[in-house]
Amino acid sequence: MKFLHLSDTHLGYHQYGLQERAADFFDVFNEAVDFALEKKVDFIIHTGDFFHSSRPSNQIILQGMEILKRLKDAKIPVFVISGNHDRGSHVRDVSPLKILQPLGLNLIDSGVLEYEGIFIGGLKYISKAGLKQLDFREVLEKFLEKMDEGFKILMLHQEFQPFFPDSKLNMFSDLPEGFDYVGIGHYHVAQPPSLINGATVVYPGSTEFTAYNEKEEEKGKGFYIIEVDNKELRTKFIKFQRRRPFLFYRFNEENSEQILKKIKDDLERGQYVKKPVLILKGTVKDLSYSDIRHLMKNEGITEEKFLHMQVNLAKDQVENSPEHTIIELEDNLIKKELQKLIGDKDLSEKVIELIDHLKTIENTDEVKKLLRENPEILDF
Ligand SMILES: [Mn+2]
Repeated sequence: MKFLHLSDTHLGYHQYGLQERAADFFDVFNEAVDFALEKKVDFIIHTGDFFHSSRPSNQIILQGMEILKRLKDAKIPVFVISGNHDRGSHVRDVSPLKILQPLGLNLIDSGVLEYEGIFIGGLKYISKAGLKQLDFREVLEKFLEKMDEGFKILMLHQEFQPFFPDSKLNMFSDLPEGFDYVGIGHYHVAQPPSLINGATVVYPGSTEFTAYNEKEEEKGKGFYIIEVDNKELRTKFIKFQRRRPFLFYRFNEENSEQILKKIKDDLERGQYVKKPVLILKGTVKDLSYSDIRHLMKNEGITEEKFLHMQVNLAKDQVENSPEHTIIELEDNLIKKELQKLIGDKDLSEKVIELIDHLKTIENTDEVKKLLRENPEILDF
């Protein structure tokens, strides 16, 4: 028996307000489907955030249907749970994944299902407030009671210690013994499998960047294929070939010329199927944003070579920051402050996402355009 585990596909996310980025999320999902068809896997598990929003646009729902139709035609069932992005609870609505059920998508938001002698338990994302109202471990123990002899899978979409030090849940104490495979979504950094209480526990990470993250780049973007032979389990991480390249560089005033030469080299050497996204993070004293742009132009590093270019400059002396300089604040600091202010973690994450969108925009017309094209941004 073999199956695919993917997670956090975030269909419908228009990063930087770009249609091309939305297409990228669709494209890598299809690459995983190509692989599933080629390897003739028995089924697929998806551990949440299938959609980026609990109210995906009709266009995005159609894309989801297109993907599932390919799998349905090949008789490969998909088992899924709702993540924090697509669970639909803040709008007192059902999960958008319910719409896709007639296309062979099996939504298991709380319970156990049997498929050809394999038991699959699923629990949708439970918020911090929700975790206070239930005994997480007990819920999972009840799932185990409903499972007979056979391979036992559990799907979750949660934050766990040690990956999230502030989380109430701990991988070592909150996963009862009895499962064979525990697939978890939510953490976008792919993690190698760990053996906990007899189960192989895996975070496959997101399929694309929802925000650039060096750790994610280091671990790679992809999904897992799991082969099971008499409970003997083998996992393999499959990296995407068609993913959008992200070029990320840190620079300071002293090494800026060297770094620009490196970007030029990388651009010339890299055989990119898709135009890369360039992210430059720098600490400068006297150089301004337009100085940097000018230096880049001199090296032939121009906008048309990239899908999107983002230059974030932090000033060594904040008090003299000229116009056009983006003062890069530590993400964590903003998150902590916002969470304190707002109180609700989901809502503060939404606000941070909105800020991320707005950071890439230069004038109010573009803000209007972004909101017109991506109304789900305001879907709190
Ligand atoms: Mn996610």
